[in-house]
Amino acid sequence: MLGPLAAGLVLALAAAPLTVAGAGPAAAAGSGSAAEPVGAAQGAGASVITPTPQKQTARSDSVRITSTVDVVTGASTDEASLSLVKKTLRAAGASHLAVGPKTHGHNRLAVHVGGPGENSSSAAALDALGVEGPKCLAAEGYVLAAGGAHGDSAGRVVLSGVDATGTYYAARSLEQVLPRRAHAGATVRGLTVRDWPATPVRGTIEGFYGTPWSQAARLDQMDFYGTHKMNIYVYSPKDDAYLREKWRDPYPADQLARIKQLVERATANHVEFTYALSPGLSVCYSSEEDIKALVTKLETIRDIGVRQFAVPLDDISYTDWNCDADRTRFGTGGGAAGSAQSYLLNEVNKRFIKAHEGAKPLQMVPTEYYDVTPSPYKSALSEQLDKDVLVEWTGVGVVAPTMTVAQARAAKEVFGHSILTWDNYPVNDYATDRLLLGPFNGREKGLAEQVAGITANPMIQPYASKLALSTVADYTWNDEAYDADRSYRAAVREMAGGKPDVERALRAFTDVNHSSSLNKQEAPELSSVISRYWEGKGSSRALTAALRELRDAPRVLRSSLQDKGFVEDASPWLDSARAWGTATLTALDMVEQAKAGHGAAAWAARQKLPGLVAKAKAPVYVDMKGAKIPVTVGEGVLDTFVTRALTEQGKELGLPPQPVGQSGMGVYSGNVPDRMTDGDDATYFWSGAAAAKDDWVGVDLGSDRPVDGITVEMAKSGSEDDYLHQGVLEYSSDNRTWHEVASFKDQPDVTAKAPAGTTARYVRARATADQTSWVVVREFRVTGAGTPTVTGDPPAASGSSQGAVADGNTATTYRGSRAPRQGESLRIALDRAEQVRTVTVLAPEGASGGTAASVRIRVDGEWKTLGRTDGAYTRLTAHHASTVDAVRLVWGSGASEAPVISEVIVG
Ligand code: LTM
Repeated sequence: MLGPLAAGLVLALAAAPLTVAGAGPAAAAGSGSAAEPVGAAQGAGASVITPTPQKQTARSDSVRITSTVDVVTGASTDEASLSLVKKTLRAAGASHLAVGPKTHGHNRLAVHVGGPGENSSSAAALDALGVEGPKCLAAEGYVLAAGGAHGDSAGRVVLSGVDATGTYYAARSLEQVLPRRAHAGATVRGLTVRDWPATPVRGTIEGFYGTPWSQAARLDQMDFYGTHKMNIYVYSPKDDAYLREKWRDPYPADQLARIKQLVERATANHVEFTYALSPGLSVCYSSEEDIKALVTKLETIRDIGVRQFAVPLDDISYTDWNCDADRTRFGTGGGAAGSAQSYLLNEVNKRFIKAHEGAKPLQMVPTEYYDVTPSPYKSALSEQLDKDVLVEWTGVGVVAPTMTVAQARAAKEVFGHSILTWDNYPVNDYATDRLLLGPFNGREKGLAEQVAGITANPMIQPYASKLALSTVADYTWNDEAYDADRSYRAAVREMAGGKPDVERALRAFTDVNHSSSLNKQEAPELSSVISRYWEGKGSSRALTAALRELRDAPRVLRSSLQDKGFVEDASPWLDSARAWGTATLTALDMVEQAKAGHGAAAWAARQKLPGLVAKAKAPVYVDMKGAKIPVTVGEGVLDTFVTRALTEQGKELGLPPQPVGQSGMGVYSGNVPDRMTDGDDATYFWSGAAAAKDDWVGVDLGSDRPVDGITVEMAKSGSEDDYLHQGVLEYSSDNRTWHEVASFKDQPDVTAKAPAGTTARYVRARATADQTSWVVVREFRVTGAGTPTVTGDPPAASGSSQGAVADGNTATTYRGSRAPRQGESLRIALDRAEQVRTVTVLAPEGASGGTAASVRIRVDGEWKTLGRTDGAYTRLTAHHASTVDAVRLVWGSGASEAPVISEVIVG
């Protein structure tokens, strides 16, 4: 039996040839016997080669992995390809490899490595298989053919690239096709692959703000790019001082040595290490000295083997010059900036790029990189920048939710140059609380053809970036065949290394870290299970299983995921996911207990929730400056599930609906409207932009209720100006017709009293003028008229209030300031007499010693005893529905502890 790592292989039995489905790039060797085919092929019709080849056909013949294989090489067979082919053959069971220009007999498998430019034997070998060579394919294209020619007993494999990189990619495909076997003898069905990339340049740009990747992570990335047929890595971390602030300074020897090591690893993987120097923060464009400094620095990098260069000029001011000479020479404004940048870059192009034979085209990032709007700046670049310079562009928007063919055409037109996309996905430097683990999405098919290349800006977390980058690789290689979900599933499967439990854990964890500008929905899989549960379509068993999967995923990943870098990158998010798993399971249990009539168990679960949610929100990501950023997981799904569960169980208890925060404005970095109603002054809603006239924030009270006081607490320390500067407070019953309560101007804290008798479901604060500042709302409180009045003894201890027992909020608690004296009681006067069937008394778990009381109701002016409290949860029934206007808790005589009550619910 093959080991689990080889799942996905289907091996042929003896002479009967079957298709061999590969184990994916990361599969490790198993030790199997040919007699036992294992694992399922990867879906009918699905290619096992990733990225999906342009053309792939199965043949009716086969090849056999013999114990000795002739590896036929030419005078210039690519070294990296050869060594990969040898590794693959050994992993497939070949024990002896005869490497040289000739074959040695027909009973051995022959593997020809190298295209026409590398190996003269491959053309004839392809001919014998009746397969056309790679001549007409695009650069980096290849033909991979495996089959039996006349007279072969074991067959032949030919890897023939248009160029050396093409041959290397053929080797990468072969690696996925051949089985992992301890012994020779596997029979592999013949196939022909004709393959080429959809866009010439494919890869990443380490171009984010924040902790630059480590050397080990970068080396690992180079291998990953080679495996996924990506051919560029742009070295441009914003926080490497030698690239920006200290761009003129030479590197210390040890840092230069590290870059050299990266260049070598990139080359071994057929990746073009591209060095990006960003002088824009301080350069004087017209200065001969600065041009020389730029060229001198680039020369030092060329000396260690780098052959491709970029000069990014993003995120700088082009309205302020760094020297007076620039103003004198170029003038002012965007057009002048475009002229100055063109001058500098053309000088670099002439003195450095073109001064060296075989140099790759210079790349640049314009200061206006995020749109296609014509401007004097873009016109200047279009007209004055050398035509062979590639211009990088992020799409329409810095983080473009979608990118279309029409937009790419417009970019080419407006910049007047070939475009290389700098796609800001999955970068998370603008949302460091998040891991963006969803697939590359929203890029129209056909885009790849319009651009010179596609580079993706990854996350601060290199290993966690690999899932999204794997899908970027798939899109850039073959955008026509790209399917985001399928590609993503393959990426997860590859990372799981063939272990089903790890794959399930990864799916559960990535699901709650899925959303971004490119993937709007958070937790798509879990959300649908949750929706089915609330709709009554799915059993609690399905949801319990999904939430357990989430809770257990971090443990499984920590113990069994081979990529330890992923685990380290994701550590605080794993902690949070685990805690959310526990919190949501507790919330589900609470609802189910309540439904089953187990009120005490439901109340016990309810009390655990605030602590569990706080634990889920506690893990922090520590950035390079030491700032601790609480991480966000499953936002809008996990927290919302807990809130809904509390509402549902609250209904069982007889609590009024809890207010829900809402806003018509966007949200900045996870600071959702719910945070205005969580009773926590430290959390807040934060709009994602300046408020415009008619923007609003408010609450939905759940039903039409008496409204008395309205309080809106805005702004926060560090954002003192972030509040609605001019507006009105309004209420409505139907969310359409609004009535004004008060207007306000230039007050971060607003309070008002509604007219007597006001009832409303919706209350809001609406801007009555545009403003330049964003909006923070810490709390939005609405108090209702008709709240019961609580009087009696003992008085409340400091920090609590007697009113807490009847405020409709189980999280607030009345704590007596002392033990009760003989005959003392707490009296709750209802706003009006009502029909009462039950009285429920809730006390904090474990505080029962201080809660013993006799519960009495007043019916027609007469006090009647309903019963006694019993522990944390007591529900007493009034036998004949009685019209009650007051409830009393008469404390037990001789009580030695101060009373503690969370809520008395009259229902
Ligand atoms: O996108 C570009 C060209 N520049 C910066 C990046 O360095 C940064 O990583 C992204 C995302 O925040 N935004 C930028 O504007």
